Amino acid sequence: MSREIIVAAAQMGPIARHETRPQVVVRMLALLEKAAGRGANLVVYPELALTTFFPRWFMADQAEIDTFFETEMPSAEVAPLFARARELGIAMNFGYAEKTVIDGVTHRFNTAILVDPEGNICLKYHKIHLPGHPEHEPWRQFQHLEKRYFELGEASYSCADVLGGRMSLAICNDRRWPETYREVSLRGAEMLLIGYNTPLHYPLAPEHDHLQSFHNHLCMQAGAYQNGLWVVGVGKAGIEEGVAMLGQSCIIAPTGEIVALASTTGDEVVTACCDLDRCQELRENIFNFSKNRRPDMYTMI
Ligand code: ING
Repeated sequence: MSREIIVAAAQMGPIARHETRPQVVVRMLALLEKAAGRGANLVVYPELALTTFFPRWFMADQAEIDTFFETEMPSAEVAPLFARARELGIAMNFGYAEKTVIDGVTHRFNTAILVDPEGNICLKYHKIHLPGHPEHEPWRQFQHLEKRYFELGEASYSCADVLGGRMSLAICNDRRWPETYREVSLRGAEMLLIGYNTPLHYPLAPEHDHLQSFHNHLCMQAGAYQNGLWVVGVGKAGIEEGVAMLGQSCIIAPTGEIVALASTTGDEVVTACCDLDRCQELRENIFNFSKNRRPDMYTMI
């Protein structure tokens, strides 16, 4: 018996700084409709899908920074997306900048959510691995101030049972750390959804710029194979406010094979029929953790 779901990777092209939430939601709705036309059960959008990648700029004024954050979800602007997805019976995942008050204290996270087909937020994740730098570094062509604008995620990865499978969330830089995939697979995840905003130029190692696509797929394909996981990686792509961002959005099978791959750097939907039972091809054999893994020997991690 197979547990097949049709997954849509909904890559987004550049979002301009001045683009309003309603304008972005119109684009996300168009991608949702296209995914629905392909029979999708789940639509995966990028990291920070509602705004431009604003950590590329140094801003001193917190009020200006906060214009990129959401204080409620669904907000009035995003409600039409929730409503249409619910009408279509489609689950969705997207990332956004979250400003929230917990026990009277204001927090700002790089957040991703999973919304079930009934429109309920069934999983919320705060990005654990924040790349970049906390202070303005004018020498850079562009900043990467996630460590300044967001707090570190305060909770580890978790899972939710949606569409008959166990799903988990990660965000962008998380995909480069092998611990991400092992943690979620040890928690029983069968599919890991990862939105990303990845500049092609990495100021600290420009000699690697030509390897951004290779590294993007290398880490996700390895993570998928070594943990018997479906992995969906979805980028915000194209030249966004003068910065070239990686596309190459993809759907990766537990074997590590890329089964769907975007071919543009704009708004694009690619889909695959994902049989969640295929995870067992790895988890019951070569990566049978209980039989073959040796955590007693992994003394340094
Ligand atoms: N972006 C990048 C990422 O991890 C980066 C940061 C770019 C790291 C290039 C290494 C190389 O894909 C985010 N938002 O994490």
